[in-house]
Amino acid sequence: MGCSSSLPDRNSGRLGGLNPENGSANDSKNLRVKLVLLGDSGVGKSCIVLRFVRGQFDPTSKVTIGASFLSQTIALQDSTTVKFEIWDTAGQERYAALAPLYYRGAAVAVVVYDITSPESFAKAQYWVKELQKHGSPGMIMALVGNKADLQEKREVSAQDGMEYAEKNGMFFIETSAKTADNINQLFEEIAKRLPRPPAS
Ligand SMILES: Nc1nc2c(ncn2[C@@H]2O[C@H](COP(=O)(O)OP(=O)(O)OP(=O)(O)O)[C@@H](O)[C@H]2O)c(=O)[nH]1
Ligand SMILES: [Mg+2]
Repeated sequence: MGCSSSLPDRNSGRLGGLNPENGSANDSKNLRVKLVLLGDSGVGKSCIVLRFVRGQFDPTSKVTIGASFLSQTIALQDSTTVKFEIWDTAGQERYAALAPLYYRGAAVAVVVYDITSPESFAKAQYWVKELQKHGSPGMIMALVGNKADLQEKREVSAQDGMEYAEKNGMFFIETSAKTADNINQLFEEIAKRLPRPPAS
């Protein structure tokens, strides 16, 4: 059973009833934001989402087919709530052409690689370039090095991830969906960076 397949039906499914073109609509205290996850197959995108939304980890994961949709609301210290509408895309090459459906109109993109896989870091850089060319102007972008629990197998240094992120105006964090390390922090840091609409 994969990370996404253990989710109840009401929270997942290809395109669901939601239009992926929808952006975000907000009042000053309740923000709603469309977020897309991109990255190579197997880097742990679905596991990051499952950890964030359900607090669970599934070590026997199935690849995502097409994309799945989930949402999660968090409360910030200033009593603002942020509802993340999350599109978890499929990393397999055969689905690459679908990606624009999900990142178009997204306010936030989370580009994930696996710290044990230089190939996945190269793929993350491909997605960053794609987003720079075709993503929403002013999009908030995060670069995530996942599987940080696998230190002994590390092949991409935190320094390399950080430098690439800095050069490209991205926020950088290393996470582990397995141990839950930095998963909530990832979404909290994104929430803090969202532009606030003027209070009415
Ligand atoms: N050790 C470790 N394994 C992880 C972590 N996150 C995910 N995995 C494992 O990595 C594999 C792939 O995880 P998924 O979340 O399905 O990967 P994905 O990026 O969604 O892959 P696609 O759906 O094909 O794009 C699974 O076997 C997970 O159990 C992590 O933080 N640490
Ligand atoms: Mg997946």
